[in-house]
Amino acid sequence: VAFLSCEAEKKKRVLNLPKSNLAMENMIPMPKKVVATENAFALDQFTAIYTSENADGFQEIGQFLAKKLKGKTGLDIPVNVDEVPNMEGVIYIGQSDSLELKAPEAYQLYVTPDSVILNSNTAEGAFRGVQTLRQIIPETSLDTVAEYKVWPIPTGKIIDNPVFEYRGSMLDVARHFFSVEDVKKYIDLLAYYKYNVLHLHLTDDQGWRIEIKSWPKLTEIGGSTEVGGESGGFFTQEEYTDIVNYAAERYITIIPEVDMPGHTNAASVSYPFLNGNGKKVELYEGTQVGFSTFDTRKDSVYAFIDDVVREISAITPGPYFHIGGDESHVTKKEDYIYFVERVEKIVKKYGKRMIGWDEIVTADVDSESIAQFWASKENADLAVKKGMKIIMSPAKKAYLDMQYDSLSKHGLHWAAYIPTDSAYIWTPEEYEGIPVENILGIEAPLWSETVSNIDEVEYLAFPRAIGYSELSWSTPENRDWESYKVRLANQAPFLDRMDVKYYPSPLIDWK
Ligand code: TNX
Repeated sequence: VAFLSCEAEKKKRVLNLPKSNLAMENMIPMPKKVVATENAFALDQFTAIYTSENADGFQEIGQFLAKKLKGKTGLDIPVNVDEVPNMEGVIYIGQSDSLELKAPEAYQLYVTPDSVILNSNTAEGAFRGVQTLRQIIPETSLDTVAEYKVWPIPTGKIIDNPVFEYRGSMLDVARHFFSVEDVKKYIDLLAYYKYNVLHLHLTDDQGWRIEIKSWPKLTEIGGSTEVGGESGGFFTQEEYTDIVNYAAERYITIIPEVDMPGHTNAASVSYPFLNGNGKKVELYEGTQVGFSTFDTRKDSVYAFIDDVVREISAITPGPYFHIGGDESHVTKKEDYIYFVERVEKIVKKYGKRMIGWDEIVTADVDSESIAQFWASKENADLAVKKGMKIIMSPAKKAYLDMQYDSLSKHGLHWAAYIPTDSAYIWTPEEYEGIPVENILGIEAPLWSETVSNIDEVEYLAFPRAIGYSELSWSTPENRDWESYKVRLANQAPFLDRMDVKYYPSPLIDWK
């Protein structure tokens, strides 16, 4: 202890850190309020992390931060070591019941030359605040202010909480399958930008990707291939649980989607009694949509769906179950309505809140169910009329599988070309007249017809997904393309360090 405090004294005398400006840091999403004070906190080999010890999750968040600091700086920063700190040279992550912190996911970050104090009511808020802290630590150290390396953290105060409670992305693991490792890497990147939802599109015509123990052929047969005829794959329930837990450690909720009654060719090949389009079913490796449907008038189909929803719900701690419901072009309208209403009951029976693509609002769905708006303004209006919440995923603005421009690799362009600026420059709060009260949040879906490995996923998702994080977290007043574009350029060192194969948009002056 004596040695440590002596070292701390020495450090204080010696260091002469350059002036800083917290407000000019490259934070994305932009926090609600930033007040800069021009000094710096020296992150170095003498820094220690302390956390509230009796508040759930805080110690683990301290460990998470230490691991990320090790990755960025190489420093081995202890967490909750025995010596009682004198609050100098420490990062403290504390649970606080302060009224100022009562908004969900709210946090406050105070950086002074002596300490970094991160306060939040909840572990979730603390976790979001840790991402801000990660972002304001410089990529490179100062090597001349001391005999050891120092990373100066700009001082000041940040007061923050998100605009939208739902900030998501979707990964289509059905058209092409992606491994647990790939999904975890995507989760890590989403977490850094304060996303809190990952929607997994687990089934489609080309593949069934989640093990259902009571219906093993779904994965044996339905999971055996993918677009282009490659080998496909699926998550065992254990692997899915691994993903769910990994996401939960990053305060990200996994939303499973089983797309039905259309987009069900893979299920029907596995169990032909499910099929309702009157044709012989075969494995499908193409990219057409809208040709498949379940037989919506057979009780046995609902018994099957009951098993599927039950098994998946049992390993999904999050509150949502996504039933798809899009593009059921060969399901009769009355059959579609009957189907959605019946499946909604099953979803509720297993304690989940139903989400569906915007077409589901044509059925008599509960106001608690959620519509994911992707194309139909008419459906969005209907959802509003029913008092439903809406997830904003307008294809023209938020689809990560749209090409950036006619020359960029991968992707489709049926909705639009979406360059990096266009993806950012729109106001979800004022889109197609949808009242902001109905908007649960934003989700950027990545359909995978044209991408078959994680590098290609990253090319489409980054940098656009970074922009959606700001659209869903930051206030409209804090969003500005000119400012964003500079902050985005400065994400390059992070993206490179994470080995992200992002699209080097020519609109950005990459650092
Ligand atoms: C439409 S958007 C689909 C998907 C395709 C996507 C390709 C929606 C609910 N359905 O089946 O993959 O377009 O962009």
